[in-house]
Amino acid sequence: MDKSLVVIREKQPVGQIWQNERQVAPETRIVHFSKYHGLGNDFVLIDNRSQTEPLVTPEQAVKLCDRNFGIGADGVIFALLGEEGCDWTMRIYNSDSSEPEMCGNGIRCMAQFVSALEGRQGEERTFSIHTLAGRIVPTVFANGAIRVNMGKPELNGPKVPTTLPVDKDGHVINTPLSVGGQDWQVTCISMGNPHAVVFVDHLEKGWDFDVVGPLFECHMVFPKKTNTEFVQVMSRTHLKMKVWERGSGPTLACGTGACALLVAAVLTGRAERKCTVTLPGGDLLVEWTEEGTVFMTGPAQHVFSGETRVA
Ligand code: ZDP
Repeated sequence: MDKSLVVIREKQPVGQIWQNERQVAPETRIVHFSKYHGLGNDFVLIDNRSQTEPLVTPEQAVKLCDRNFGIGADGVIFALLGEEGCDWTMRIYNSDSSEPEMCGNGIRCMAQFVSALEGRQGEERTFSIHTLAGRIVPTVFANGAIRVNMGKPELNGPKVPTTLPVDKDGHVINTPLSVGGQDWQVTCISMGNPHAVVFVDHLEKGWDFDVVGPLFECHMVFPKKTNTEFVQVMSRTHLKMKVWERGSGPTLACGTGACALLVAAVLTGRAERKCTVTLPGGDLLVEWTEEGTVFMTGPAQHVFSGETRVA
């Protein structure tokens, strides 16, 4: 047997979760992974405690995410040892190889994954997770739901970032923008990653998601590109959305997006501070407290674990 292809499983898997013990022969490694989804926003999760850099490259992540030639996912998430006093560190690559700062559904999946890695599934636990967007704190409940303290939204236009004109507070709220020959009003918010929120009369009528989505994503007023949430207000406590994600295109759910659109709905007087947000893949409960912190509650599920070769 060619030794260069072998990864030693020095530990037994905990439950269904493979633990990656160490890297061998980088050009032909076998990587153990677990697939999770949060409302159909799906991720390959990798135990990355053995080293400080992700075990797969951004280009390899693209291959893992491929739905025909790979495992199939919207992104690859790495569970690294904690930094800056946190229990864990999360990094993520989108399916196009870009690296976002944060990922709301991903962090719920990560919380379930690390519970399993620690052999403590089913227990109520709170973790602090270091991300490129700072410290994020998910709580896993015994029933499997995960509530995440997502921190405070960034409303300052240049910090989102967007070059759209700001109001007297430095915010971009209900600001006109022409995209795809149509006039829209956008509200720009960062939840660690950039979001443009637009309210539409109907999610399925009067505009073409597949045309407009990529035009928003790469519009020149968003220097780091943007995730875009199209939102229909069902009631003051129920918002329905479709999302075109930066680096991943249309996905079934976007946790940071659900948080951003709730904030946008409150800022524009459309909704209460606590709403059910219906995404294509299911519902999240999102609350923006009077103190300014956003909490997101929803599920994350293990689908399967396995091993794959990366080259
Ligand atoms: O900001 C980005 O580039 C997003 N594509 C990152 C992923 C966001 C995600 N869908 C979420 O739930 O927040 C994972």
